[in-house]
Amino acid sequence: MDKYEQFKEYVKECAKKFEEFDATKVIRLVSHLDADGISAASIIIKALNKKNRKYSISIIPQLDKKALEELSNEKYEYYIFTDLGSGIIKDICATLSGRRILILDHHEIQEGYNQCSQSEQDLIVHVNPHLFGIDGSKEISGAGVVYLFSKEISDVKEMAHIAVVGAIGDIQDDNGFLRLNSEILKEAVANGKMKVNVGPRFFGAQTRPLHKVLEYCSDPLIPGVSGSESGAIQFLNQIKIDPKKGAGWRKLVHLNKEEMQRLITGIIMKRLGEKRPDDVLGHIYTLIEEERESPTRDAREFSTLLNACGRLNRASLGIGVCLGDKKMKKRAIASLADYKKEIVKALDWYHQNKNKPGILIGDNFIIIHAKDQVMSTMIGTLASIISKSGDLKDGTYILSLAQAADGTTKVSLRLAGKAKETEIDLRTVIQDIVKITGGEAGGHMNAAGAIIPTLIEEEFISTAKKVFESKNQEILAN
Ligand SMILES: [Mn+2]
Repeated sequence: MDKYEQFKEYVKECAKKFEEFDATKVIRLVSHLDADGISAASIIIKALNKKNRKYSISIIPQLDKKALEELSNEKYEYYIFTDLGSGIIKDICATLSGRRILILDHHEIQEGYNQCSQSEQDLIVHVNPHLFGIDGSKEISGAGVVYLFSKEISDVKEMAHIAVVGAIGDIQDDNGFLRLNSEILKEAVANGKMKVNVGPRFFGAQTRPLHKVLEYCSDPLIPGVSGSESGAIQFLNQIKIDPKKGAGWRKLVHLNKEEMQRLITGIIMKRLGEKRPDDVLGHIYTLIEEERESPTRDAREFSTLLNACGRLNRASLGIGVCLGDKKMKKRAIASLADYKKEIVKALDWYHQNKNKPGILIGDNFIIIHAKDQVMSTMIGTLASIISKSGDLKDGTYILSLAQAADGTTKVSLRLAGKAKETEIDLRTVIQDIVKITGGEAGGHMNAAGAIIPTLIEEEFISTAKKVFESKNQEILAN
């Protein structure tokens, strides 16, 4: 048996342990706020509904000690954590001692868990691919873990495509999936929910005008077109693709075969000066039961829709979308406009404050200290957009901070350019800072974050500066 088979056997055993949970009791369900977390929550909800189990759900940006403290004050005996929990399992063990807990997660596991007593550990059912040497950041998402588990307690095959959406939300598609994700994808395809084909890997094929898709596309970069609306329209005219149809704009999904071929060739020609000019194609995941040209038709756009719901604190709409609730879907799609407004607001604030005290610029870093001027749930999105904008030198650390209403500050860390191509693990970088200042770090190699008390913002920023500067020294020394 290889590690994947072992992992699946282990999931089966864990499902058996879950069946021992008292079915008359209400389960406290906690999941993560992003697209993967919302997908994960939807799948477990589907399974619990089928089993007639009662639950009370919260979707939260990060599980930290404070959130655990609050959960421990609630009078539940049973807890399920999805797409979070492993990174703080030692504290879960200590804070929720005496309760029965199921953790379905793919994040790295907090060290020191084995310091908890055996009887405490026995109360926790912990499902995580890292336990089997499977890399949860690349090989399977939180939604994928929940899907594998849920299949063992109920029939949730009809949710396989949602697990794929979760994986895409966590950027696990890299010209295709690795083993576990691709097995789940196969099930989604076999169920008639999804189809995969190869095409230009642009965002917005179903919903945006083609020239806008090209203008906004920074990866793959199209010289003369990316970032320029007139450049995009000119380019389409050059390759004899009419950007308009009647009074309206055409979308990528409207192109016929010949036009698509001309578009791809045209882009490759424009990219001849780039490292890999032909790196234009990717896997396109289409949810074939969804209406054409809807934001739920393309898996990437679907995951953005879920993310938008989460960031706007309307996660329940996202769950509704995953479960196929038509009314909720309408409301979720309507929310996309609000989400865009928040992004524009955040970007405006960034551009207006570039030369002001709110934004600190160093040799290899930029620190965006937004205080309460940007929604705390949007600060990571802002950092991600800036990291891909091409505005900053590749390898620049982008640290952004915004205050939540509860006396904490949400921190995000990204790297300008293609973080994947560097060896830098942002999660350890932010951990290094938090170790000195206090606060709690989490996230992945390419996108990390922390929650700190707002009171220590200044100290956090000066420490971060020192850490970034020391990284710069290391590079200069080599
Ligand atoms: Mn996840």
